[in-house]
Amino acid sequence: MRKVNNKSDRLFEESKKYMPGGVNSPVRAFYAVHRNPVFIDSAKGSKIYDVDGNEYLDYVCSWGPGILGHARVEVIEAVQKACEKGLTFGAPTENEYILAELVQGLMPSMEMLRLVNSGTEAVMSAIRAARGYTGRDKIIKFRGCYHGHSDGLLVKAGSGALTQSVPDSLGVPKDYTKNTLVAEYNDLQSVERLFEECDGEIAAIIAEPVAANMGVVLPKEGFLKGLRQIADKYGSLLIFDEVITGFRLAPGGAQEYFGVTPDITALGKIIGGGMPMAAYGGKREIMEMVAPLGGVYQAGTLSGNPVAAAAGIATLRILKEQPDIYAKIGEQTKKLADTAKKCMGDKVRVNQIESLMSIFFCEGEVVDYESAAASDTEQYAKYFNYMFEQGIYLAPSQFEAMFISFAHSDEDIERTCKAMERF
Ligand code: HOZ
Repeated sequence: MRKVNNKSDRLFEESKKYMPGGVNSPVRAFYAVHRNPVFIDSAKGSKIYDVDGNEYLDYVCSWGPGILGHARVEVIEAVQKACEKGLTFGAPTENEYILAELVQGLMPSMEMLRLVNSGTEAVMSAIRAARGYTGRDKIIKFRGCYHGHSDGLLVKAGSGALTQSVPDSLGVPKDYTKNTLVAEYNDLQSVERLFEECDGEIAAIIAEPVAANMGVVLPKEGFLKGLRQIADKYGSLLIFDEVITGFRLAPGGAQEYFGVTPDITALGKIIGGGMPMAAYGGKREIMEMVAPLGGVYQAGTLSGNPVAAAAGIATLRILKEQPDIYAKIGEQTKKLADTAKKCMGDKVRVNQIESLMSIFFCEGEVVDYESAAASDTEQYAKYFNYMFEQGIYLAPSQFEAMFISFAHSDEDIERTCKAMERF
């Protein structure tokens, strides 16, 4: 039986005095599931523990970075070792080079890359590089895809923007979004139409190769290849936002998984092994336009931070050396998906790919923003709350993904399946 969260509730009330909504990222406030969040004290493997001593089986995994599970020994030791040498120098370090080489080896399309601190920063910089390289201003994004909270990308965005029903943010001047064109996910014609209307003006198409911020929405057969062809036809670039899919679908991310090569890739989450780290990179000739080599400016005091790089290196090495990890977590996730389909039947649609999954409470296929938004979010809230009371911590929003880690044991999966059946 879950203990009443006295301390969590108290901390939440106190936090609200100092931070908007008491949190540092909106979805964490649990608004969409109509309850107070719990405050987390610690985590290990597949479990997280709140400040009131409750244990939860964690399917948020810090929204993606935790592919190996929490506090994996090799990662913690690498971080401790790096800390002892100093936390930040604002100067080049060996760790940055090692991480960059590792990433390049896993994702060969990233011939050169730049380390930054967050997915938002990676995507924002990737777009700047695309614009600098092509000399064009417009970009195409997809409705319901989320690419961080930079001004030009908060247009029909997913994730927290969709959860809080704020499709476009206040405080973003119209002038900043006038170059952001919106197409429909899985609809190549909507992309082609924009190119016909704005031929010669579009720098890049940016896509989550698997959309995972309106819940998980898979690309239809041929969609990603089609984007590649359209971009080539119009002399535009293709940017994959692999902040979620990078190192998750396969060691080489969605681009390896689907066999479609983007010109630029943005990475975050797993690349930092739980520490703030992200990257963008791509074709050499594009990346050579980034300062100090070229005129596309981008910089950062903590970029390539040696402690975060150490966590990233330790994580990516494990993923590289043990590729069977992917088969295992893919199988575990499929068991969850099959159980959800079996016990909730035609009341739900389950989208799953490798270790990413979403249960939508609707009848039709979920293939784009419109069909994702048709999900009964109140039913999702009921499902979340039921599972939560069973000690199972799911994303507190219909429009975030469920993440499975290598630390989830057969017993964990079994327990989750049983809870789903009871629900
Ligand atoms: N927007 C993030 C997930 N797509 C949520 C980040 C967080 O709240 O930690």
